[in-house]
Amino acid sequence: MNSKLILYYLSGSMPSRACYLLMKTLNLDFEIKEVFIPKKEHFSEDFAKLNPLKKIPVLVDDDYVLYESRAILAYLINSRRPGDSLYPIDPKERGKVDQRLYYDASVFLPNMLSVIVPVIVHDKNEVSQNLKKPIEESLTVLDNYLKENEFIATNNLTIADFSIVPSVTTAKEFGFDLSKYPKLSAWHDKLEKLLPGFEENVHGSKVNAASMKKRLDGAIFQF
Ligand SMILES: N[C@@H](CCC(=O)N[C@@H](CS)C(=O)NCC(=O)O)C(=O)O
Repeated sequence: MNSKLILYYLSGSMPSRACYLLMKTLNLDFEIKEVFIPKKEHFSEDFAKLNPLKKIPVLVDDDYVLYESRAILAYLINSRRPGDSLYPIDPKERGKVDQRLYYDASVFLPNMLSVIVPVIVHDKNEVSQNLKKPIEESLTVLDNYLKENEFIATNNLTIADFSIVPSVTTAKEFGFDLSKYPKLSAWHDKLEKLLPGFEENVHGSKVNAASMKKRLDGAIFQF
């Protein structure tokens, strides 16, 4: 029998919400342990024992501990729903899913975090407007992926959609106009209807945007 999972999480965190959305979709029994980053709770010694990189999310499955959100997404499918189309086993399909996951891990999420982390973690009170363009470029890349397929990686929903959607919702709350990326905007609306727990994704994005604006004393970007 599978034990109850624990997710170390904060609603404002995009990769945390990716894991949350998949766990809701899989209808898993899990407990949330909030790690409140604005109060630097992730820098505690206890948390460093779970993730020496001092970042969320972290998944605990009995005595097994895993960090890095995309590794968690893949582990959840491999352990709970092996062979599910959410992480296809066909090498070519899986290759596309992995490519999107790596794009997110190495480009899109870092583009978003480069705006958020200096303010929320390192208490800076300004955001360079130069950080806007890389995010717009990422939104264009994602819009182009959706010209090829119905979902981010293939014509089916996969863990790549889960990985990427929280940052798109956050970009929207940060003031990026999704109507400039029509395929991406339609996909976002579709996932909003499709995914259980999406309201938490929207809520977390709004909380994140509100705390950013409070610290910056106004808008995050000028458009
Ligand atoms: N590649 C990691 C990124 C994790 C990450 O950077 N999480 C942020 C919250 S969104 C964090 O914990 N930041 C704390 C810090 O940078 O001090 C993943 O996808 O899990």
